[in-house]
Amino acid sequence: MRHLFAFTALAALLVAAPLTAKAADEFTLTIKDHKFSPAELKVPANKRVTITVINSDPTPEEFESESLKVEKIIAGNAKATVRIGPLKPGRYGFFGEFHEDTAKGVVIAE
Ligand SMILES: [Cu+2]
Repeated sequence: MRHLFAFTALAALLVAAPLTAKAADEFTLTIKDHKFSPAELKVPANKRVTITVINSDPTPEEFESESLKVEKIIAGNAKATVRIGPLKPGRYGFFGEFHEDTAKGVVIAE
């Protein structure tokens, strides 16, 4: 009986955890027509966050930022995950290295 209770509590935790985690530190950026959306992404400061970059273009793109210390190639019609932070409050520019003229954005940590 005791085991059953523990199992039920654990199952409830496993169901609830992904929802709260997603709201707090997981973000999505979409690449379309060689532009990032949103171009300004607000994230919490002093926290490690995960960004899923969805490339909706048929050609590859490279998500790159010196200040965020990230460089990641995302194949066409594919997605990739980057982990950034913890960041001090501020603005951190990023760009798509394969289409630098149009693909640019900024992470705002606050
Ligand atoms: Cu690069």
